Amino acid sequence: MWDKGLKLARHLGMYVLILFSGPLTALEFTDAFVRGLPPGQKNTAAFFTVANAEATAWTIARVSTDAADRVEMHRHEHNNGMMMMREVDELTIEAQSSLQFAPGGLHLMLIGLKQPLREGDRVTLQFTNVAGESVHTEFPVISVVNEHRHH
Ligand SMILES: [Cu+2]
Repeated sequence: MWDKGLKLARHLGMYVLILFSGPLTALEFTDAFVRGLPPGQKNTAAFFTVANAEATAWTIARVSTDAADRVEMHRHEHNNGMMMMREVDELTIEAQSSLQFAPGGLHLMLIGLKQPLREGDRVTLQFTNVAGESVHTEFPVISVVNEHRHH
């Protein structure tokens, strides 16, 4: 009973949020961009900081975009002095904390770009968690030559 009441309160709270602050997003993305590369490149990377303001953890199970065939979550690792990229299946953003995807660390790989991305383009990404809930967000494309200005 308690549980039901809590659930109801939570749902009502969500409706109130939707009414007063537009679409509800559990995650907040900052410093987000997709790396714009010269035409001919089929893959590129995306970087951002994602904050989870919720009281529960948010585990990213899948990322997708219309701009590419698929999106993978990668982590750079040093292995005997070599830089390796490894795919990560799931990534958990703990409650009330954030996770940074930055060059040399975690990043998204957009694989099989449908068309070249130019500075100023916007790429819509969909993040889905292990519970099947999705969040949509838009990242601007920043050409790799301008990237350093945004750090
Ligand atoms: Cu990668």
